Amino acid sequence: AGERIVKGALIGCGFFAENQMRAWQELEGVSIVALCDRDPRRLAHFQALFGIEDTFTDAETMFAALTGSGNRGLDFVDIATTTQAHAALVPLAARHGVDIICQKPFAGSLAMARRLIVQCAENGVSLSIHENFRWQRAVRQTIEVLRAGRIGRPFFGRISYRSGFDVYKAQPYLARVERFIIEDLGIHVLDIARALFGEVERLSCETARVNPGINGEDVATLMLHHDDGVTAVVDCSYATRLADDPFPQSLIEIDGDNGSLRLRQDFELEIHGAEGGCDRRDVRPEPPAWSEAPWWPIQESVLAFQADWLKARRHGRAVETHGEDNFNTLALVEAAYRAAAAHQSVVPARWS
Ligand code: NAD
Ligand code: 89V
Repeated sequence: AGERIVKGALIGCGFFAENQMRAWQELEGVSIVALCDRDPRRLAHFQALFGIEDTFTDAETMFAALTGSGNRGLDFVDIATTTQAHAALVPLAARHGVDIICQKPFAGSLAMARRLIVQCAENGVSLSIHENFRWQRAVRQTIEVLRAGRIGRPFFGRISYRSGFDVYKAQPYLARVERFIIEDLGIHVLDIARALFGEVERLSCETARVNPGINGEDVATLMLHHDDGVTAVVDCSYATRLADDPFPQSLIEIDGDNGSLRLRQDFELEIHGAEGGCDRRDVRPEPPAWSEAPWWPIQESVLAFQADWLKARRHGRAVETHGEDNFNTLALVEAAYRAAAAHQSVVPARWS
């Protein structure tokens, strides 16, 4: 009680930002005071949808108006544009001294990622990456049960994301990009692998394009060897036809030296003990009122990520997926493409 309202601006009023805006409006103690999109139609749509007066078609003009002397005050910016725009927007926000949340993939290369992290540090602002899959309730519970030691030391993992959902409808750019499933979706699944098993020593990867109407790969199968000895398989597909399509669920199998975990389709988490018993938990999302099938696990995770960001800010701690941490997830994406091109296992880069 009595805490100052944290004021933010949203840049990028596109498809996914609608979820981010709904989540901000649901959270207490935070207010989005301005919107920016270079497309005036998108801007007008969001202005009407969310009732925000202050709108800008240019980010530089927005920062000039909202920061500096005599300003109306701005604490943070939520950058929800696609990756290409981050290279200019992150340094711009950093120079204006506001904390930054940036959508994944936060940079188009590791060199750029490094540059953005350093620029944020030099300007004394935090850089948090909006990576939400590890915040899906079912995934989070799996992470927590593993971290609590319920199955002992893990030695094998599989994180599987296989669907035929038409992702191109809401995100047409996904059909055009040359790097598709690893960079857009695999990035989330690789981040789950890091949340579960830590850093990766080496990895191999094979890819395929099944859908002839797109430019990138829509299937990827990776094998990761983690520092702690776990071998994990990460398999992703948007070319899998299933009558009961699990979109957008990640299914998880983990074997440990004292039991096993199985996150089954439709949100059942099985905890198998070494003595043969099985504890079954219902880990379905408790989605916000504004969420819509089949997106509800993701929409709930947007709220969970943003709530944690707000809490972290109040307590002066970084979120789990801060820039340096997410550099290592991005490095797995880069390593996967290298491994797929060479048909060899490779050593991913790591933040240092
Ligand atoms: P989109 O194309 O629908 O929206 C992007 C918006 O940004 C557009 O309205 C565009 O006009 C605006 N924009 C681009 N450059 C700008 C600039 N320099 N200044 C102001 N506005 C600018 O894209 P989307 O599908 O909403 O995806 C956005 C990002 O969200 C991507 O990086 C994508 O990977 C990510 N995404 C994340 C999740 C998730 O968190 N699970 C899901 C979907 C998309
Ligand atoms: O979550 C995402 O990043 C989305 C989707 C689930 C479609 O892959 O792009």
